[in-house]
Amino acid sequence: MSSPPTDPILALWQAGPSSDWTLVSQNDDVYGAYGGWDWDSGLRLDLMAGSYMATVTNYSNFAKGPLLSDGFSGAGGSDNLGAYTLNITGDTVAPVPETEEWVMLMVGLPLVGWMTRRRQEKT
Ligand SMILES: [Ca+2]
Repeated sequence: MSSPPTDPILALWQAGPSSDWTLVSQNDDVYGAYGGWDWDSGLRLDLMAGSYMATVTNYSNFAKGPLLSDGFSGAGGSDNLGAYTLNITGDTVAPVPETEEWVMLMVGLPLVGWMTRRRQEKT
């Protein structure tokens, strides 16, 4: 009898290209959940809306490449613990302006104000 899996690896995949899945991230062990390193696995990610799949494998069955079709390093029936699909929906979040955009805004607004004032003075 084999022992139960105690060292999971979590991988998150995003749908595409075509019918394949692209690796977003994978994690073997996490730090801090129980005051130090432990063998559990976890990912904390900010994701865009889309279709994702999470796979759970047992150590040391890591994803071999950037695509799910690349397989896993120890691909074998007992090392694959499951695959779970996720559909994330939500509103599009407006991007936070970059530094250059802030600089353009800080320069542009006073310039527009100055030009408007100048036009009013002429009339
Ligand atoms: Ca682990």
